[in-house]
Amino acid sequence: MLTIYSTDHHLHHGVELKDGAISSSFEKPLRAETVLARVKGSGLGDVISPKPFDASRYAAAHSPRYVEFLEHAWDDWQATGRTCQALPLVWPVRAMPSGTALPSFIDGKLGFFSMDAGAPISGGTWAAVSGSANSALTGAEVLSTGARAAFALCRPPGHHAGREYMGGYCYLNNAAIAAQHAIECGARRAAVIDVDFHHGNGTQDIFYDRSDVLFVSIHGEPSVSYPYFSGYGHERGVGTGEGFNLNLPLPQGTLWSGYEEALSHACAAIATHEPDVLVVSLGVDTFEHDPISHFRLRTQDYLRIGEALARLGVPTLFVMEGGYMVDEIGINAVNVLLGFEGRS
Ligand code: FKS
Ligand code: ZN
Repeated sequence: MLTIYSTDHHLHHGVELKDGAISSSFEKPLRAETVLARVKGSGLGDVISPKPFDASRYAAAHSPRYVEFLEHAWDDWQATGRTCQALPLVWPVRAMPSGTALPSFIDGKLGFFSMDAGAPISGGTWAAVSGSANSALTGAEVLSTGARAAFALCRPPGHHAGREYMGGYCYLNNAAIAAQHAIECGARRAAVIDVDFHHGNGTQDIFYDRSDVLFVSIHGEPSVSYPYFSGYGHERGVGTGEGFNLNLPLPQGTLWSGYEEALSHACAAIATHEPDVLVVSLGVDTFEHDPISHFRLRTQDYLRIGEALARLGVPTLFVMEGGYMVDEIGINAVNVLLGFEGRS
């Protein structure tokens, strides 16, 4: 299968507030480089650069004013004389009276358009983020030409980014942008399956009222796992979207046996939906040695995930999300793709 990869991801390397101190982010350039090296080493197929797309493409999954904010946030921040990365530090929480009013000052906008302080913005962020979204969009177009599968090696990741907010290392929701593009290119129905350890709250948000895009996520229980405020089993969609959102939270410490059961449940729901295209939010932070997550999958289990997805028989776009055990991120991510191709 083709891999789509933009070198522009190097322009973004965020800081992270961890345990009360500023450190270098777990979400770093070496992650994507390691996956790329494994793609090349495994003979998966050619690697191409993404096509350019207009920012209005991103606004099919996000709000136009959010995309506009992201594109100009660094300039607005710099214009106030600051030189460090931009981080939000105030949020409109439930009890505040004017939480839906968009502030004009950048510090207010940063809080308005974010869910946490986990998506810092620097001078290279927009280029990296648009290169990542363009990789997913190019992947969707590769499928529309008849390919069985493609791999968008996206960085930064996207599944925590909602219609109108960033957070958790994510800015534009690459998987949602690709699924929406597939719908606009003629797919009647799409499904997104999110196998990252963390709940894909952003993807859920974007498609929550839609019956044409099924969202299914297997993730750590939100009562104890990030993002905490989204991902419960009772979140099933609203309006015509009711019944088209399936959350399968699992306890910390889940092994392959428990994971496999949730995965078959997820696949059965996808088969019932009969999608024309499947988008996989491919996070491998479910790995037993991941430094920030709490499932216990092993390297060979990723082959089985790929095989299970292949059995659905639907054109499939894999979109890279998380995974922080950098030594093994390449092997684990590419194992899903090799399993999908029956090479195991
Ligand atoms: C818990 C700290 C949580 C934020 C975790 C973000 C996870 C991001 C991700 C993505 F795919 F988006 F990259 N910190 N101790 O892996 O879901
Ligand atoms: Zn994750």
